[in-house]
Order: sequence, then structure tokens, then C-alpha cells
Amino acid sequence: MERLVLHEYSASGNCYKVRLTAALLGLPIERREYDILKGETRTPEFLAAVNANGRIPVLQVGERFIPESNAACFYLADGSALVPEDRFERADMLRWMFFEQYNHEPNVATMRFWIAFVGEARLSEAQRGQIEAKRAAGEAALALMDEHLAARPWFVGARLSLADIALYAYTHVADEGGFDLARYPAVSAWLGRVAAAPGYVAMG
Ligand SMILES: N[C@@H](CCC(=O)N[C@@H](CS)C(=O)NCC(=O)O)C(=O)O
Repeated sequence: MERLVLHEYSASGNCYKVRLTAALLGLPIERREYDILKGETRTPEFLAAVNANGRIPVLQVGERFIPESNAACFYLADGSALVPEDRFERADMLRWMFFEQYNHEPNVATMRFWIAFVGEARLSEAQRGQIEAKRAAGEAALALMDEHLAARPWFVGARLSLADIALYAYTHVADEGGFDLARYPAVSAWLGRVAAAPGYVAMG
């Protein structure tokens, strides 16, 4: 495989997904840190050379760049045991990864960012006005995950896949956004299974 460099902010769950995928696959990956709170992913240089969307993570593969965490994870894991061989299960894995980006991350991750990183006192009026809706949507996503996991050990099929990695990243730190994981026993048990996977690395 070509040289892999992860452009990241290490406290970000989206970036952690890529590191965790690489670790579970035993792939060496270089890391380059940006402080998103200082706008380091919004400089003209970053926008021109790394990601015109001004965000991390970005996986650099040789001289090319893959923004979007789940796309980066897929690049690393394509053809490995983290992507199901069965066609239906592969699509089901993508279903959960899209769910993560649409229903989970914008609520569970944003609440964590606003509360633990920005601080409630520094939120804008508009952000403060969204808190209750985001909390409710985050709880709904966690409840749906809990119902799904009550009947099976992994999101898709009989083993850990990228669907689990994508959803694990922000779920295991959801308490930092004010979510009480004790309300979701099947999710809590699944978090333990992911953390016990060979090659697992903590977010740090
Ligand atoms: N859908 C993107 C979301 C990327 C994203 O929102 N990144 C945040 C950190 S988690 C970021 O770079 N924020 C800095 C900014 O927007 O300036 C993904 O999954 O990679």
C-alpha cells in the first residue's frame, strides 16, 4: 500500500475512526495534527492542497487525498474482514455508516463538541436554540442502536465491520455530550466487545 498520512485533530471521533480501522488492520499510518479550534483546516493552503471542504479527517494516500471519515475507513478496509463478503451485508454496513453520518454524528458528536470543547457559555444563541432538538435526536439514534443490538452482537452479520467502527467512535464518548449510556444496556455491552477486538487502540 502507498504511504498513508492521516490529517487529523486527535480528539475528533471522525479521525479516531480512521486510526482505529488502521490499527485493527495492522496498517502503519503517519499522523499530522491540526487545531480545528484555531481554524487550521480553513487556511488557503489546507483548502487548496488537502480538502476544499475545510475539514478533517483526510486520509492522504501517496499524493492523493480522501476526505470524509467513512470513505477513508473504506479505503483502508476494502477487501479485508472488516467489510462483509456478502453483498446484502455490505449494503447493510453502508446503511449503518450513512445512519451514523445523518442521524448520529450531527447530534451525538455535535453535543459533545459544544459541551466539552466549546463550552455551553460560549455557544451562540442559534446553537443554544438547537440543543434540545439535538439531544432528542441523539437519544433517538442511541435508542435505535440499542434495540438493534439487543438481538445481535454486531451491527451487521456475525463479526465486527466498519459499521461498528463508524458508530463506536462517538458513541463511546457520548457521555461527554451529556448522554447517559447506562440507559442503553445493549449499546454498553457492544462497546465492550469493540474495545476487546484484537488490535484495538483507545482514542487517547
Ligand atoms: N462528514 C465528515 C465530517 C468532518 C468534520 O465535521 N470534521 C470536523 C471535526 S470532527 C472539522 O474538521 N471541523 C473543523 C471545521 O469545520 O473547521 C467526516 O465524516 O469526515
